Order: sequence, then C-alpha cells, then structure tokens
Amino acid sequence: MKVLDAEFVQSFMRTANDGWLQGWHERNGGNLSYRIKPEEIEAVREELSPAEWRPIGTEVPALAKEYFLITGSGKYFRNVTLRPEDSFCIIELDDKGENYRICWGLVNGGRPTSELPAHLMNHEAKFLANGGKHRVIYHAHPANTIALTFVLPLTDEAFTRELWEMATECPVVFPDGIGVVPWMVPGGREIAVATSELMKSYDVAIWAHHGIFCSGADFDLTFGLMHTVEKSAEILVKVLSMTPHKRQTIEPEGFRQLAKDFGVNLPEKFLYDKHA
Ligand code: 2HA
Ligand code: ZN
Repeated sequence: MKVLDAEFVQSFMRTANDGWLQGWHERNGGNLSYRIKPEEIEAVREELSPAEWRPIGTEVPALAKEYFLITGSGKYFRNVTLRPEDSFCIIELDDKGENYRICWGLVNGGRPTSELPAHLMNHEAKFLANGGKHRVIYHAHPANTIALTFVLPLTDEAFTRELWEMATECPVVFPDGIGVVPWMVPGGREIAVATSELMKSYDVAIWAHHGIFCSGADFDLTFGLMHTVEKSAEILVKVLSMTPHKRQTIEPEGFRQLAKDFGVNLPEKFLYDKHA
C-alpha cells in the first residue's frame, strides 16, 4: 500500500487540516505525531527507505524500535494536505531509543519538528502510564487558552477548575485535569521533561504564553480534547471580558454529583472552596 493511501495517514492529514481550519496553526506553529501500529507499518513497508541515524536529543528507551508519523520542522499545517510528502515524515527509533531515522517523507529535506523531544517523551510517559493505549500527541497554538495564561495563576488547580466550570462536559472529557508548564524555552529536552512529567497524570498540558499539548488514544479523541479545552477557554475569555465576577457557576457539589452520575473520578484537589 502507498503511504498516502493508508488510513492512519489520511486521519493524520485530516486532523492537521482541521487544526489549520480552527486557526490554531499560524505559519509553522504546532506539530502532530502518531505512534504507528505494527500492522500499519507492515502495510506500507515497501515504500520505506531509511536515511541515516540522527540523535533525538533525549532518550526514550521504552519506545525503542517504534515508528512514528510526525510533522516536519518549519513545515506549515496549512500544507499538510496540499504537499504531504514535503510536510511530514515517518521515522523509526533505534534499539536504545536515542536516535531516529527518516524512512519516508520530507522529500525536500529537513527534520522532524523541533519539538521531537517533547513528542517522544510524552509518548513514552503515556506508554508507561497506560500500556500503549495512547498513540497521538498534538501540539497547537489556540488563542483563547494562550490568552488565559496571562491572567490566571499558572497552576494545574486554577486552569482545571476554571475550564471545568465553563462547560458541563469538560470534567467528563478531561476528568484527570490539566497540567501547566511555566514559560520555558521551547524545542529542547528541558521543556520535554517538564511536559512529560505532567503527562504522567494528565492528558492536557498547557505551555504558558505558547500553546497546548494533548494526548489521546486516536486522532478524533485527541483533536476533540484540544477542541473542548479551547472552546471552554473561549467561553472564559468572553465571561472575563464582560465581568471579573461570575454571577453563578457550577459549584464543587455539582461536580461531585456529575462525577457520580457519569462514572468519572474528579480529584478533590480541583474542588477547593473558593469562598474560604
Ligand atoms: O513551530 O509550535 O513549539 C512549531 C512549534 C514550536
Ligand atoms: Zn509551539
């Protein structure tokens, strides 16, 4: 099978284009990766031609020999469906999880995203935390969530609680909550370590004054998670633009009832008493 005909590649391209249409990917902003299933890589193996090994810039031993589909450094989400072979690639990791090689794509040269260490360390954190259920890591620059990082305290508790309050579905969609990384220089190992530490507990990590990382089992769930967080942030921006004080909201007792009825566990650390 041709790489571009494979369903996982089609889903990757649709997700990237959906993100572009949402306005989350100005210029070369954002990046997307998918941990390819063994049967999916076998189906396209005839088209793979491995290049030279290069260092990842960190080590992810739990992901040794895994294959990933991942956007290219400096490439535009806008072009993913228009010029797929130029915009993303398939990479393979070596048997130590320290080096990668490009096996398909990026036909005009280049490297995987500058956030390769963050993507792979997040994949590894999820792999170790939930036994390989998650396959997608998605980084975007949605404006409302970024705007909130200038006005809310940069804590997991504040972001989780404020975004949960903005739409009843939120605690059901991200019951574990949201982690927050303070402002850091992007693109290296340090921010990758900080983010993957949060990904051990959460499926969403916000980078202050920069964007969001989401993790999920498939493209729909991961994109839907990003979309839900950003929609909730948009509502909060609208509310705060009208008034600094909510007249009414969902109270901790409401969240506890919701948790019971929907069968989710909502950690008490997010249900603090705001009036105390
Ligand atoms: O340019 O979003 O964080 C891609 C990015 C870097
Ligand atoms: Zn970014």
